[in-house]
Amino acid sequence: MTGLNRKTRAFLGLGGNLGQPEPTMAAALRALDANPGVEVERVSSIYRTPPWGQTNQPDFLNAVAEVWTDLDPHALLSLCLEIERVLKRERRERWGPRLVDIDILIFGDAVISDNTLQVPHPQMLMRAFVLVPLAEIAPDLVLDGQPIKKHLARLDTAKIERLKPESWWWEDPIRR
Ligand code: A4P
Ligand code: MG
Repeated sequence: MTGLNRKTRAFLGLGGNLGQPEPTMAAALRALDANPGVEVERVSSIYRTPPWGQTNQPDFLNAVAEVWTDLDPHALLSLCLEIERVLKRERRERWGPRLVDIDILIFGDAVISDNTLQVPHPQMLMRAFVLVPLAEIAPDLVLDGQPIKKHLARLDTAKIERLKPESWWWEDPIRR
């Protein structure tokens, strides 16, 4: 490595459906931002979304964040997984189970498919709970050769509800 810090723009998807996912997602974003290799640049509103895949479970809350990082993709994944672990552990001990999942949706223009990491996230184009918040913060994004709005038009977004229009919902109230 040279001394040059080349930052990459990445998009992360956050979601949870147990307990109160909102403070957990906020804590996850603050933990990411606190890492010297990561800057949280923009965060979407929070959305209430119907469960995708296995549908007999509670609604999710979802959000997407744009980050700039000088970590490599696997280091960013390790950080996300570590933050998940810490938050799940803390929340479970204090107030019962809560879940937060952090997925790497996009990492610059990297295409990665190995045992631990697939980027772009293989199912994101089929998931309205990802594309709705992503389109809010990156409306000009082109995915798989098509504008994000074109992908969104193919999905059912009727039951997705925007909850928090404030872009600072995740920030520490003292620093706001
Ligand atoms: N992994 C590979 N690629 C990635 C990536 N791009 N980002 C690997 C993050 N992780 C990636 O993840 C398991 C492993 O995936 C990681 O260790 C990493 O090496 P996990 O989060 O522990 O697994 P999971 O999330 O329980 O399983 P799965 O099947 O990946 O679940 P999904 O796809 O994350 O979906 N409906 C709504 N409305 N909103 C949701 O947020 N989420 C899910 C879970 C289902 N339905 C949902 C939502
Ligand atoms: Mg996941």
